[in-house]
Amino acid sequence: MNKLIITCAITGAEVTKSMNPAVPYTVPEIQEAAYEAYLAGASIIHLHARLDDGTPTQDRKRYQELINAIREKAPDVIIQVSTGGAVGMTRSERGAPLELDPEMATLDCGTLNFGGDDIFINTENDIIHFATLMNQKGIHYELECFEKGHVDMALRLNKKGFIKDPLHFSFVLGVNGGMTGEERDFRFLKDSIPANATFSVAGIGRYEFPLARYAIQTGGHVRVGLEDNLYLEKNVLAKSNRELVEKVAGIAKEFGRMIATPEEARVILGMEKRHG
Ligand code: KMH
Ligand code: ZN
Repeated sequence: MNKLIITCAITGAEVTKSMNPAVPYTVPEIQEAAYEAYLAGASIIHLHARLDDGTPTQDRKRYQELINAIREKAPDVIIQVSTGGAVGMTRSERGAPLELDPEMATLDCGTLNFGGDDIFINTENDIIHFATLMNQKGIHYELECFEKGHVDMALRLNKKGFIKDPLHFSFVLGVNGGMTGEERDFRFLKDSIPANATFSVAGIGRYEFPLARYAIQTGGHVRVGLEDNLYLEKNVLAKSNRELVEKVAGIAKEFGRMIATPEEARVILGMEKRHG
């Protein structure tokens, strides 16, 4: 089987230190979290920016500081910036990190409820807008799909030429408002994408490790991290992102799946250009 790409979503925009003190906010904290995740086997760092008090931000300067800090310790790791940001951010705010010409970024493929009164808005025109910016700069996208309609949207925009091949999907399952992360959900999504597309799963909360197992067994890739899940196991908070990556690396070993280096991940995903 192909090697396993592990992505670590180290901080996100919603989780806080009051939920788990290990959630990194500051530049040194995010730098250390990314470095440790990389040493444990992550080849992609899914990056959100936070202010020192934890407020999520898409500020271009803050992203640049974070990217520089991560590169200092892990020069070859793939940094995937978020264009999702946090619920309520404007389109132009969300697109700011793309100005830094990152190597990879997320492309969220549809709108969904996001718990309580929150709605994470990704209209068709939003998706086309971000895809076009990324196409112009040769930024590789990860197609974040929180339910089946998002997969259909991505495939439709691919057919229309807005979303280019090679397609790499990320099934983010278990958000309060999106699709759950049961095995049947995973299989339905996996069977809905073209045979030559790649996919990764990001299980939210308790779905993180069961979904990682399904993906590892079926040739898919895996995202873990405190953005998605705060617990190492039931009632045990993870002490770090590293612990979550180590756990998924252990599952990969159990199934005889080797772990991809960043360079190998670039080849598997068909990434053409390497950005600073
Ligand atoms: N914070 C969520 C509202 C992404 O990174 O592209 C959106 C999110 C997706 O995390
Ligand atoms: Zn994210």
